[in-house]
Amino acid sequence: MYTKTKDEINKLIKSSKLADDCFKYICKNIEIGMTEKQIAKKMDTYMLTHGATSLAFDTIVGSGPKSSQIHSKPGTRKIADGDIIQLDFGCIVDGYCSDTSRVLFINRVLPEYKKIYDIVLKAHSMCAKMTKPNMKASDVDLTAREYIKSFGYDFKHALGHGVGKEVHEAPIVSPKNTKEKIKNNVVFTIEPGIYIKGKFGIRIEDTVVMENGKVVSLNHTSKNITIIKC
Ligand SMILES: [Mn+2]
Repeated sequence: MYTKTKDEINKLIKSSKLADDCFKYICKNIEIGMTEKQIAKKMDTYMLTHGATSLAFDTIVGSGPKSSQIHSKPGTRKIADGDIIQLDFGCIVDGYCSDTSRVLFINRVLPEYKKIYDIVLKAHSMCAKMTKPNMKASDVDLTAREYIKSFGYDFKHALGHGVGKEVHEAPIVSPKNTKEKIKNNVVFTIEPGIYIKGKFGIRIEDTVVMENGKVVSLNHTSKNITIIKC
């Protein structure tokens, strides 16, 4: 069964809190000229020295055009003024995983970035609001997918997945999963994204729980546009 006990949810909250703290930390510690690898290393070290027993998965730091790759590996590209940086990260605390994604902008936000950011953010918030207990996972996915499609963009992956001891577990929140339902006490991710090939990508992800009839986020990092001045 993929619903979680109160004890499990508390552990997932702890793990998500550490990911949120890591985000706050990295926002204060990015400098122009740093590489993606250096940023990922700082994030990993932060989580591992503040209560994580391990990472939930390899941290993604994709800057500039690399943000358009859904699963990029941090490389040697250096952060520059006007950059966009996609972060996707999580850790394991008390045996339970966190998984969150945010986008950072260096000093300013180009209009084409803002346009896409606003669509992805709206897809996220709308989906969180419209998801009711016992909705089919496929229908949850479709709320965000249809919104993104209505602007002419493709949504290339599933909306989300269950999170627990494993970072990817049931229920997969995709158009194909018409069997499983988002019941009370199901913990899952909402992670809509738009990827403009070779240019940039934007994904916003929270781990959430269906609690007493509504979606409650386990992440508390703001989903508004984050501009790093450096
Ligand atoms: Mn995820």
